[in-house]
Amino acid sequence: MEKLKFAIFGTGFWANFQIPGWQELEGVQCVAAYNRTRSKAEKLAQTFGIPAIYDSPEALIANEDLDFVDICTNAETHLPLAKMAAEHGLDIVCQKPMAPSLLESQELVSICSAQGVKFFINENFRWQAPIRKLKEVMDSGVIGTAFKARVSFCSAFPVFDNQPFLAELDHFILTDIGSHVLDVCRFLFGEAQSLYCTTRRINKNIRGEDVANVLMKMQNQMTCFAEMSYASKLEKESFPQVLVSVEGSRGSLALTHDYTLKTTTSGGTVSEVIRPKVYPWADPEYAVVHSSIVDCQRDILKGLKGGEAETTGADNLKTVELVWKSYESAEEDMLIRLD
Ligand code: 89Y
Repeated sequence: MEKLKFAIFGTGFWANFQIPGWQELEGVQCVAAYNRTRSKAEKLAQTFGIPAIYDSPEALIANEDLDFVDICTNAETHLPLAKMAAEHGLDIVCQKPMAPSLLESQELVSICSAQGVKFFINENFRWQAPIRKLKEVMDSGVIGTAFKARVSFCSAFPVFDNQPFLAELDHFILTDIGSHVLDVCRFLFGEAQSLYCTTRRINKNIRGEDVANVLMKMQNQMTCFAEMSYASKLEKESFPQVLVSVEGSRGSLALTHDYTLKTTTSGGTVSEVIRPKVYPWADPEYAVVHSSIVDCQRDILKGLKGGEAETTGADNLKTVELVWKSYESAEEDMLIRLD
């Protein structure tokens, strides 16, 4: 079967892991790279053997024979680049956050639907091996009916060293990590019915908020507390793991440091370690995320080939809504009811 051909738009930090992530999969090939700074596209192309480079997205689309584009530029450019690709009938894979606002995200999903092109978000945290396992154990019924959960990403990792632009964002942690954490909440527990959020900026050297706490009542009546922070100097650093605890009518689950999943029932506690697959190209500090990129992109590839995939644009729009309703709640100091 012919390989699906794609171009990568944006050759920054994450492209260096998404490209080798695609290269782990059969049936897909990166044929061109675009960056507005040509030398950056050249560097990525050399590292990963990408045959063509461009500093103009228009020229790339005009010259290359593509099936889809993988957009991993800054969020501000997602909508115009995706629009351009959709108008040429190309399917689209796009990084999170989908766009810098809820309105633009809605527009992006509408454009792809109107143009009849497939649209997926590279939302990979829900694909982390320990999180998949936690869901499997929870869905097996061993802890009974879940009634309460805490989903936590609290860290002091020097995130601005690798991604300095994050320090310039007016809206930081909810768009950056909140997109992942709130998506994990939806993946595990379904949709939210209402939410209340508080935010803070602790690090005075950045523009946006670096702490957010979102308390949600889920449609299944669970209470879910999502907490995220890049200002938390804790005894044990957990970056980039999402830690989860779930309490149910017959027991509880705790996904703790070092990928350890503890299942407690009246029979006692069973502990297992769910190690992610470590790829040679992965940065050890991000290992669990880099391995989830492969699993996420495998699922998206299935979607691109006509199957069902989880992280469609339409699905991810519900995560984007949680992000922006959280900002609204924090600004108004108000409980927000969701449709
Ligand atoms: O940008 C973020 C992401 O998607 O995963 C971790 C990160 O790199 C920093 O918060």
